Amino acid sequence: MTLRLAAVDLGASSGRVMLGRVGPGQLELTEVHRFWNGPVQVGDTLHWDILALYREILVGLRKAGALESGAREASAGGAGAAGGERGLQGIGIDSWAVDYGLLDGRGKLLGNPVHYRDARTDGVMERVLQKVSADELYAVTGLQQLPFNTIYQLAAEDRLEQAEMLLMIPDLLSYWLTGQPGAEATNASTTQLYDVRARGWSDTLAQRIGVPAGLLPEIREAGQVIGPLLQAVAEETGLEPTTPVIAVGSHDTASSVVAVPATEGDRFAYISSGTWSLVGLELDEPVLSGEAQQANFTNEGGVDGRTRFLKNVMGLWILQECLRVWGTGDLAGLLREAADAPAFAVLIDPDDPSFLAPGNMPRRVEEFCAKSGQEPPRTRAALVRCVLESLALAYRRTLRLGQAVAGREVEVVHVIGGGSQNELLCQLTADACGLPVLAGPVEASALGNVLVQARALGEPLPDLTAMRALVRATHELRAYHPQGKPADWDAAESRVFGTR
Ligand code: LFR
Repeated sequence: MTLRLAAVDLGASSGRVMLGRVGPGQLELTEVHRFWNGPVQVGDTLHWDILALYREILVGLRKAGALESGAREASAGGAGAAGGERGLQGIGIDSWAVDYGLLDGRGKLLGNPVHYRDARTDGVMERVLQKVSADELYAVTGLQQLPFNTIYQLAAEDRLEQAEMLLMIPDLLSYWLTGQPGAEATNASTTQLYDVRARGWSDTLAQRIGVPAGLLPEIREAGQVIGPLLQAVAEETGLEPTTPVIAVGSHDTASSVVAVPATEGDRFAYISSGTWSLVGLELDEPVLSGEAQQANFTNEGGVDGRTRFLKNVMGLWILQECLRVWGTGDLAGLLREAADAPAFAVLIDPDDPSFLAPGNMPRRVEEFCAKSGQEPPRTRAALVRCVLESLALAYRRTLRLGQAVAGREVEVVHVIGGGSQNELLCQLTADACGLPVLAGPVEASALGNVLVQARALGEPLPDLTAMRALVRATHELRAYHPQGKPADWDAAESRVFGTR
C-alpha cells in the first residue's frame, strides 16, 4: 500500500506543503502549496508572521488531502473509474531552528515569535558568558556559538515573566494542530540548553541564565506520534480527525540529512544548501574536544541518535538579499553571466557578521572590499561570482577543519537542498574541495520528513541506510568532478583567511 503523507517544510524564505507517496520502492513528492516566508520588521523588532504560516499550512493540508492519487493505476488495473485515494495517513512539520513561541498558562501565544536575525541579541552572548563560561557551555551542549542561539534569545527576552511554556516553531504549529505540547529532540538540540550527552534539557544551564526549568516541555523523539488532529482542525482541512501528526526530524537540517543519498560505508560529507549552508559530517557520537570548540563546530542532534557535526556557513542568504535589493528574480540569467566572469577577482568572508542581518548586501560587499583593500565588483555578475567563489572557499575550509577535528577522511561531498540546483556553485565546490560532488535531492528536508513518518507508520525502512537507499533509487543525482588548478584555491584561501 502507498502511504499518503504531508510534509510541511518551512524555510527562511518560503514554506511548502508537499504530498509524499511512500511505499515499497516508491518515494514521490508533489508540491501542493508554496507560500512566502520571511522577516517582518514592525517597529524595532524583526518577526516571523507565524499566524500567516499557520493559515497557509491549513490551506496546504486541505489541498494535500484532496489531491487524488491512484486513479490511473486503479483504472489501468481494470478496477474501473472508482476514483483515486484521498486523505492523509500522516502529517509532519519541519522548519528552521532556534526560534520559538512563548505561551501563557492558558496556552495562548504571547506575541509573535521574534526572528533570529533580530538585533535584540547584539552583545548578549558576552553577558551570558559572564554567568556560564564558554567551556562549560560547550562541554554540556556541544553547540557552536552563534549569536542567535535560543539561549541568547531567551537572555534578551522580555516576555519571560508571563510565559509558562516555550515551544519551538514546529512544535508550536503541531500544538495548534493537535493540542499536544512537546519538544522534538533534533530541534531542542539547537537551543544551547540541551545536554548533548544526557539527551535532555539541561535544567542547570536553564536556571543559571534565569529560564524557569518548567518552561521547557517534555522531549519527544522523531518518529513518535504527537497526536490526532483537533476536531476544529479536521473540519477546517477536510481531513479525518484521526489523522496523526508525527514528530519528524523537526529541525529542517536534521530532516535533510536523513535524505543524504549516501551508501552504507561511504565516507561522505554533506552540505545542506539553502538560505544557510550547513557543512559537516554525520557521526555516531558528539565530539566535545577543545579543538572542536575552537573550530566552533556544532554537535546537533540527528534522527536515530546520530550527531550532526557541522558548521553554519552564511549560504545563499547573501545572494537572496542581493536579488531582493536589485528587485530581480532572474537568478538563472545572472548565474550564466557569473560563470563567464573572471575568476578570483574579489573574495569575501561570507561569515563576516556584517552579512547576518537583512539589508543592502551589494553595499555590504562593497564595504567588505573597502576594509580588505579590494576593488569592489563592478557588475552584478561579478558580484554573484564573488559570492559563489567565496562560499566554495568557506566550504573547503570548513570541511577540511571538520575532517581534521573529527579525525575522519571524506571521499565525496553530497550537496542537498535548493542550492544543489545551482550548477556553478556545485562545480566551484568540487573545484575548491578537490572532491567529487553529488548534487541532489533538491527537496531533501521534505523527503527526510516523509521517510521518518513512513517508518513510524510501519513501512519497512528500519534505519537511515534503508531510507537513503530509497532516496538513491528514486532520485537522480548529478555528479561534478574537480576541475582547474588546486593551487588557485590555496592562494585564494590565504588571501581571505591568511595562512592560519
Ligand atoms: C537552516 C537552519 C540552520 C539553522 C538556521 C537558523 O534552515 O535550520 O540549520 O542554524 O536555519 O535556525
